[in-house]
Amino acid sequence: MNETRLRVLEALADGPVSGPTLADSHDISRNAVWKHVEALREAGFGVESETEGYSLTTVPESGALALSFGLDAPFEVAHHETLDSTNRRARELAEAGASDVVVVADRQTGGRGRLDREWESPPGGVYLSLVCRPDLPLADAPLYTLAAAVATTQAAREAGVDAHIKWPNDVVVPRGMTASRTESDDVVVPRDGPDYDKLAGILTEMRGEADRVGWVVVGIGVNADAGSDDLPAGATSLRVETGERVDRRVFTQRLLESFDGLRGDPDAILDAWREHALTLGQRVRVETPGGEVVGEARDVERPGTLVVRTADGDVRVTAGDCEHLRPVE
Ligand code: BT5
Repeated sequence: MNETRLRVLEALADGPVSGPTLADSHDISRNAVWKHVEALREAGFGVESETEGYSLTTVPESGALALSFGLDAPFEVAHHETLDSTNRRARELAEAGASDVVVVADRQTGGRGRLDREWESPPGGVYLSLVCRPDLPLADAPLYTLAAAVATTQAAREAGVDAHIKWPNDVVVPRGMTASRTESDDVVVPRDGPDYDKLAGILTEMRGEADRVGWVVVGIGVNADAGSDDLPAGATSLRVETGERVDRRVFTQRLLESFDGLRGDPDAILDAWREHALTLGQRVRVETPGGEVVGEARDVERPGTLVVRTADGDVRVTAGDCEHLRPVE
């Protein structure tokens, strides 16, 4: 990141400011000021020059500088137009010792979900992976997945979308009216299939050192400004939900700020998770590596364990795919 360019950008945002003033206040030549302004224009920023000086008129939705500009969270932005997978690149940086870096791509050609599933990454999405080195016992690492789900949900709500969390790592939007009328017309019968659409998914990967977290990479994929034609079945986007264009930069910054505010506070993460959860109180079927668990989802406990009340008592599930079942009629 070019720190001087970022400072020049901030000065333009408070502009108009003249070339000589910029040169003096940043201790650079007038020629260097001109080069920074040209580079900003090339990066998509709108910079007007009038008699009183330069001023900033528009900010692009993407790019390292755009995402860093006004970001109130201590992440260094590594932006790529195209990557195979931001998680793959983030793991590489993590292995090389990086911390508090966010890898962002406008497109992914090999986006991954859990269990090596595919994450479709159409244009207009937000694809990012955070590299963190938290001082946490290994067993607490799943808290970072929860924090990411809460942060994504909060950012989506700020954008006007009724987002909720589905255990363990999906951000979904409940369908408004999931019922259809029968011919006798008074009885409402639920439609088949899930009663929500998927807005975002999270893939956390990590490496442990002894019994502590060495690094953790939290990958977040959000259908942000994608239109319905670009989305896979069962998916929705911020744009589809609000009916309006979405500024990916503003959304990404809110998400990062929310994540940063939560990550050090496990109690706050769990409280916010419970508050935003769609899964709690529902009848669920969870496919776990040890078999199927069916019952009522009662709670989520540190570091992200789902408590399911079954006919045989409470069962605690740490990993698996969760399906919300229809209430018993
Ligand atoms: C996830 O896995 O939901 C985690 C997705 C993480 C993606 C991010 S993007 C940035 C970073 N870089 C990566 O390479 N990955 C991360 P899972 O719970 O396994 O869900 C995967 C399933 O979601 C697929 O099998 C599809 O059914 C569905 N799916 C795929 N693409 C989708 C999309 N764009 N929107 C909604 N659902 C999708």
